[in-house]
Amino acid sequence: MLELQPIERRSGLTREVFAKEYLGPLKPVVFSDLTADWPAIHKWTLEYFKEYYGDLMVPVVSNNFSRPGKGYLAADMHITFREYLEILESGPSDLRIFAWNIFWKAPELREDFEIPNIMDGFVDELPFFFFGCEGSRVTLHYDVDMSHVFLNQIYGRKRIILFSPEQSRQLYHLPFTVSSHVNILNPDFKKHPALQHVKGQEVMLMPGETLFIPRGTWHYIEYTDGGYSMSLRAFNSIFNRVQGLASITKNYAVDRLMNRFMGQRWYNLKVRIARRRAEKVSDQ
Ligand SMILES: O=C(O)CCC(=O)C(=O)O
Repeated sequence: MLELQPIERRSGLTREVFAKEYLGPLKPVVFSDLTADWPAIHKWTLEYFKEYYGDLMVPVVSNNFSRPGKGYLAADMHITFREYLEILESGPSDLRIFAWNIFWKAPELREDFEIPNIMDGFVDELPFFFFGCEGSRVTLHYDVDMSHVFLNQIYGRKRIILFSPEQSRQLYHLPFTVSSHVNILNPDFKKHPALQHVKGQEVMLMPGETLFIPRGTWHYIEYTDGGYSMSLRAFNSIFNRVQGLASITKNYAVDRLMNRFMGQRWYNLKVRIARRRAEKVSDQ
């Protein structure tokens, strides 16, 4: 097993304390009270979504997130929101909705939550929904736009495991992607010896809680229950935005192009490079 420490839970944090203790040092934290005044927490039930938004089409992904050549965020199929929610309610499945912006279609839902005042730089246009059925998993990755993410859990529980960006090599980061395909819950130390040096943090995120995921932080997620969250994203400087653009160009555009030209050979090359880099760090 990997070494995992619990993520701190805090309430009543001021902007100053958050900036000093978490945003500055890029340290994750769980807020217990950031969504306390949001009508969404009580209003946005699965029944409510089915009744008012059930006919919207949603992009659904499955566990082949890691299939070589598959674009980051790419959907496997489109079904109605009602159909998806019925699958979610019927029990375990690997089907998820990943980074869906319902607010373009249903702007009135914006009235049901507030952009937190805990830091500046929130991007108002980018609240995303993440739904998952019980047992579904999100492969280890970090967010390509390098934003600071506030993941607000609204329904159900999720187990989330985080690793700092400095450990990318030991995590067998696949170059030109924001992903790693190692199994962190049941690590194979023979195949991936560098994982022995990795230290992570974990939390079971409960409804009403918000996890702050600093930019570049690796995250792996398992849906303990069928449920969903809404993320809000923030950039705290021009440098942070430029970092995001550079990352999208490198990890999305270049990778897409190479996948098209080289297919499986490109993936195999990335795996070899990831191994070599991890071994180098382990040898030091
Ligand atoms: O909660 C999820 O399903 C995924 C969240 C995530 O990966 C993200 O916010 O980048």
